[in-house]
Amino acid sequence: MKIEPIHLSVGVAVLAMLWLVAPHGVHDAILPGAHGAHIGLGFAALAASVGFILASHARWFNQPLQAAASSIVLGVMVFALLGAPVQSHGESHDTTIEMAHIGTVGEINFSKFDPSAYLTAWNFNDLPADQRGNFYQETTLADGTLLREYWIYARDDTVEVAPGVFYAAWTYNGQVPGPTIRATEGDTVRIHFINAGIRAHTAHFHGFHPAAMDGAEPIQFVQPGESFTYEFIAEPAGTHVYHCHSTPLKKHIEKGLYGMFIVDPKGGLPPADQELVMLMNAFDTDFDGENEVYAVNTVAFAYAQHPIKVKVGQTVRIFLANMVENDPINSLHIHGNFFNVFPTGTLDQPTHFTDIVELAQAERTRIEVEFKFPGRYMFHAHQTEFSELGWMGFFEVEP
Ligand SMILES: [Cu+2]
Repeated sequence: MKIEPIHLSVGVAVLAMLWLVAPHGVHDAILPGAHGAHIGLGFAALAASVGFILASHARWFNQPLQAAASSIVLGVMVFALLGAPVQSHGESHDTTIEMAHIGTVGEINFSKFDPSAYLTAWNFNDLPADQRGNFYQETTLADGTLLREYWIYARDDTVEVAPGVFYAAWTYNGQVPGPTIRATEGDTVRIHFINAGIRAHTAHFHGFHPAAMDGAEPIQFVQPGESFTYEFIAEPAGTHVYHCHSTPLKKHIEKGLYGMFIVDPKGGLPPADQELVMLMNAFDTDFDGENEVYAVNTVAFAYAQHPIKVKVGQTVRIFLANMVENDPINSLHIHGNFFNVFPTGTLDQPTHFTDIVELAQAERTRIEVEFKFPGRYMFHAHQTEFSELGWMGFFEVEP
């Protein structure tokens, strides 16, 4: 009888100590990582011992105190056994992985638009032969130049700008950017333009052309269901664009009605090992007048997930254009290398040898780069906000 109060007070003291100290002790101890599991098991063993002592001296306690003691011991054991290992895994490792990830998760539906294929697609050369003729035909004229005919349809469509993010676009032929038109200086370009949308649209080409072919004045707007044939001689040689010029102009461009128009000089450009089309664009996905998704060739981080393969020492020519609305300036920066810049693609000689080129709205340039070393080289807008919202990719340089 005399021992009972002593045992009782020891038991309560140990319990109180566990109750007050154990949660903190376990929580702090588990953060460093693997140690957490060991500390947790230690507390579980201690709690089990205390529980065993209390249970074997149960007769010392009145019923409510016994019940409270049992639930506290059980709680400490469960916390120590489950909490420690889960937290040591969950917090210290997953956070690191999440912070290291760049880009989007998942894939877009490539069957509708493949950014990798777009890089080298012009004059519908990405279509099977039996379908290509529906959109592109070329005829040699008496003077040896080509008549190049295109069938371009303006129509509303959805485009996937990031995995699972669909943008309600106004498109040329269902794609953003529209199909790349490529001719040689002196060729005749004939665009059979059909408006299959529900708003008035046009195809306004940069380059020389008669005023009647400009597609910019309200009388030149092609109404829904109607069509118009644009025809002009391809000139000057350079890297150009075409886009809708209906009003409000900002909206008609922002929604996706633009594409690349490349004019090669007579006799062609100097040989290059690879030629790539890159059109910088962006999407205001919540219609607040600011862009949420940035890209080169529409799909955020497309070339981060699928790097562009090039080879050391080979000449890579890039036809670059900026069709971003809502932001006045965009840029291309390539890591670990420098490149030649041919503004608007109209000059024979480069004006700059640099690692970054900035373009205002609708501005474009031709650049030529030779990669010095093998490896993975990032390229992105140096408006870093744009790069973190999708305008970033990689060149995979092979030996
Ligand atoms: Cu339009």
